[in-house]
Amino acid sequence: MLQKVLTEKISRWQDEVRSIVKEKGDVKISDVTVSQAYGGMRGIKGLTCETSAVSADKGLIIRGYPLLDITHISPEEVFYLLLTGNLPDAEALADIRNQLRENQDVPSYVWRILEAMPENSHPMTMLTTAIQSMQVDSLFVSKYDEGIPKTDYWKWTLEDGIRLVAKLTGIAAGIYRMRFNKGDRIAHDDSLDWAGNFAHMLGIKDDDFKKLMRLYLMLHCDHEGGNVSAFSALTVASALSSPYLSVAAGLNGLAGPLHGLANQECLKFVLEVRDHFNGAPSTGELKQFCWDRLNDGRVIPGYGHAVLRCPDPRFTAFVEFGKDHIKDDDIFSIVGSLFDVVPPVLQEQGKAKNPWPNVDAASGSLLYYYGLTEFNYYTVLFSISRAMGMISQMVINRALGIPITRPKSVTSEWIKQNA
Ligand code: CMX
Repeated sequence: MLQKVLTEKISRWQDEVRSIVKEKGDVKISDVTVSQAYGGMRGIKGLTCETSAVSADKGLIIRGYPLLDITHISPEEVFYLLLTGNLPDAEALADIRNQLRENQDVPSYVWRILEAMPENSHPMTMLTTAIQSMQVDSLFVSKYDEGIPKTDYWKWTLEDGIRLVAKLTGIAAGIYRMRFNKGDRIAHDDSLDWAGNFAHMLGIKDDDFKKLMRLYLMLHCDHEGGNVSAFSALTVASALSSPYLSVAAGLNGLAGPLHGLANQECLKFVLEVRDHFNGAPSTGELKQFCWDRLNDGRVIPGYGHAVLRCPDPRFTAFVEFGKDHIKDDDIFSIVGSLFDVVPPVLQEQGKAKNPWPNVDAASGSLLYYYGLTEFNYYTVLFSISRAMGMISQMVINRALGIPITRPKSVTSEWIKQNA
C-alpha cells in the first residue's frame, strides 16, 4: 500500500522537479565566501531535502508540520509522513506497522558477529557493524546486479529501508542486553506498536517508558539534509551503495560527540554536576561550574547548534514530557537549572552563535529516570529513529534521480590567487 502511494506521488514529484529545473535551473540560490569554504560549508544552500526543513527561529518542520504540532504521532506515522508527505489514515498505518512486523526478525549471523566483538565495544560501533553486515541481504544490491532500470532504484531502496528499520529495534535491544549483561534477549511482542515493542525488548517494564520511547523515536527522526549524519548517508548513497552501507555511514557520523553522541556527553555532564555538588547546586554554583568547563576549553554538551537560533522544539517536547511524568526528579531538575544558567553564560562568553539547548539537553534525564542508566547507549536510540529520515531521504533522492555527490574543493593556493 505504501509502495503504491509512493509510486503515484513519485511520478508527480519527478514532473515537478523537472519543471523547476527547466524554469529556474540557472537562478542563483547561494553565494559562498572564503570563510564558509574553511568553515564546514555552514549556511551554503547546495542541496535539496523534501522530508523536513529546519528554520533558525522555529526548528524542525516535518513535511510542513511544525514539530510541536505533531509530537503526539507515533514513529510509524512519522516514517510514513517523511516518505509520502501525508499522515497515514488508519489503513495505511496498519499497513506500515504490518510491514515492520513482518520484517523484524534479525538474522542469526548478526548475533554471531556481535558476540565476536570485544566486550567493551561502544554500542554505536556494535550497531553500525550489525547494520553493515546485513548488506549481504540487500535487495537493492541483487536487483542492481540483475540490471534493473534506474527508475526502479527507489523501489528496492525502500524495500531494504523497511527491512532495515524493522530490524533496528530488535538489534538495538539485543545490543543493550548483551553489552550491559542484562540477560537473554527478549522476544518481540507482536501485540505492541514498534516503539512499545522496543521498550519491551529492552526489558524496561514501565508503561510510561513505552510512551517515552514513542516520543523519543518520533522526535529524532529527521533534521533536514545537511547535518553530518544525513549528509554522510546521502553522500554514500549517491554512489549507489546499498541502504545498509549508507545508513551505517550516516550513523558513524552520528556517533561523534559534536553530533548525536552529545546525548551521552550531556547526561554525563549532568551527573558530574550532581556528584560534584552532592545533589542540585545553587544557581551561582552551577554558573561557576559551567564557566570552569568553558575555561578548560570544553563545550557544554546539549547547547548550541549549527542552524538553530532558538531553544530546540525537540528539547521543549522532552521537557514537557518530564514535567508531566517526572517533575520532582533530581536529575531532571538539574536539566531545568542548566536551561536557566547555560544560555546567559554562553552569551557572556560570546562564542557560541546559539546559546540555547538542542535535542540532547533533556532526553538523558528521562531515560535515566526509567532505569536506562547506561548513557553510552543513548546514541543508539537516536540512531533507530534517525534511520527513518535517512531512508526516506535516500528513497526520494533516488526517485528524483539526484546524481552522485561531488562538490568542488579548492586549495589555499587557489584561494590566494583567485579570491
Ligand atoms: N559550549 C561551548 N562552546 C560552544 C558551544 C557550547 N555548547 N557551542 C558552540 N561553541 C563554540 C564553538 O566550539 C566555537 O568555538 P571556536 O570558535 O573556539 O571553535 C564557537 O562557539 C562558534 O561555534 P558555532 O558557530 O556557534 O557552532 P558550530 O556551528 O560550529 O557547532 C555545535 C555547532 C552543535 C557542534 C556546537 O554548538 C557544539 O559543539 N555544541 C555542543 C555539542 C552538542 O550539543 N552537539 C549536539 C548538536 C545536536 C546534534 O547534532 O545532535
